[in-house]
Amino acid sequence: MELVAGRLHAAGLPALPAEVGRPGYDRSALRPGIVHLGLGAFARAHLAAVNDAALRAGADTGWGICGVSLRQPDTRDALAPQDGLYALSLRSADEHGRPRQQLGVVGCLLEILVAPEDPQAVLARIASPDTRIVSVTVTEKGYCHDPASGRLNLAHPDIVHDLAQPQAPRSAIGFLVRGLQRRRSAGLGPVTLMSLDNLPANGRLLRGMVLAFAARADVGLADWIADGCAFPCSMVDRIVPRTTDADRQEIAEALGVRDAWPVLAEPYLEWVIEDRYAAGRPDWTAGGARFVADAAPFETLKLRMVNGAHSALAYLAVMAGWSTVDEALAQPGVARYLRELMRTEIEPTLPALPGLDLAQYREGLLRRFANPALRHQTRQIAMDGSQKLPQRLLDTARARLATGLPMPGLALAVAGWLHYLRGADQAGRRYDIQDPMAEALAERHAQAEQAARQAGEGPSAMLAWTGALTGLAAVFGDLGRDARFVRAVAQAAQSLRSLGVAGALDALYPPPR
Ligand code: CS2
Repeated sequence: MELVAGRLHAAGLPALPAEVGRPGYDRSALRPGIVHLGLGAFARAHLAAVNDAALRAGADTGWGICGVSLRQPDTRDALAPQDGLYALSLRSADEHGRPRQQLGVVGCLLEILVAPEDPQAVLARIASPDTRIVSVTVTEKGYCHDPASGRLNLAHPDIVHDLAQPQAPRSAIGFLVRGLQRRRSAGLGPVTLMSLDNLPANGRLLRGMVLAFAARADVGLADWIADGCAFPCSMVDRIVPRTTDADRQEIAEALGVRDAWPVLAEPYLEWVIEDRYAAGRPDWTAGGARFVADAAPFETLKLRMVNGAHSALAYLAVMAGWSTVDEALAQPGVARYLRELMRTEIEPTLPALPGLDLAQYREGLLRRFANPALRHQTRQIAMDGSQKLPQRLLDTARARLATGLPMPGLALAVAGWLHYLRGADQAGRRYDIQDPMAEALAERHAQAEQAARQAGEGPSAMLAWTGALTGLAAVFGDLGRDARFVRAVAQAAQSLRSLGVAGALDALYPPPR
């Protein structure tokens, strides 16, 4: 039942309850200096929120945002009637575990374009004299690269399409290159292309994809981009669960008006970004960003610890039927596993970061995961494993193997993914595998089952099964040929099969007696 009448909109801002944060700057004076591709919840809870803080602190009016949805019109349809305004709900729990939220309305989203409806408008925006930064959150698969080698996948249907159709690209890479091509022919200057995705050296990766595409489209353009555009790397960290109808209802009650498209997140936020910009930037330090010369050590820390632990947990949790991260963390075996995985296997592979207390970082992370107000779905994290595992778990496994160190916890995480690919949890409930490589994975899985049957019973069957799956080079690269890796994963897979998730966790790290 609809309890709240009215809709969030610009003229209604002064009437919001006093405790709700609001833009406080003159929205009508803003111009869009930033074009953001991939206007999902993450960008709205991170980049836009930080940018809003910078504007509140007095950043110049040229730094509004034009958001671009590359697929669906839903965000535009929800936000256009709200003048682009939406609420950000930062959720935590008080000392009694009761959820609480801090609400603020973000005002810097000025315009939303839906790329498939009007690709020309997106290209024109990138090629506008106002535009100085084009930022990107399109998730791992949006880079159209081969996750193991990091190269542009020239056989990717969107890349094939975009090379053939300069006027109406589909992929982020196509839009970037064709937009820059227009800037160049219009005599406009280069801009900064800023990746905010969870990938190592995300700026360098983006640069590699853009240049590889440009070299095929227009060689002079590739040089122009390489010489003039900047591609800073960054580490971004904030947990952003998917918004549900119940969240929308709660937020409407707190706002006194309905917001069709709010976002929720944890209060924690980290954004470490290299200070290399081609045409200026706002002072995002006002919203908590940190500018550095080299983001690499921060990225490695975050990808291996936060995302590594997240992915390690997600597959095991889905299989065990624990639907949210906090529910999984409440299992003593899970907390013990993640703590030991980080302490004994991941942390020794991390580059030095002066001043960082790793034990504190680890405990803080476990507290973030245990936040009961987020209700972060383990299935959300489990998506797109083929694109996530290489940088989250496999690079760490490689680092351990290079120095001859054991990795039973990482092996269990990888085995968790392989088991998850069966598409049914321990209770036999079926789920879809959401992954751009779903078909190839299903095929491999069937081959692995057959290899296991042929190998007979017990350890040799699991070894054959694991060998077939880790032979998938697009994900595992050379690791599938490392007998130590395959053996460790096979052992973990055997343990999962015979003991179940909770049993395998306890077998690896027995509960204290
Ligand atoms: C998560 C991340 O969905 C996932 O794969 O691991 O989105 C994670 O919540 C963020 O990277 C935290 O910064």
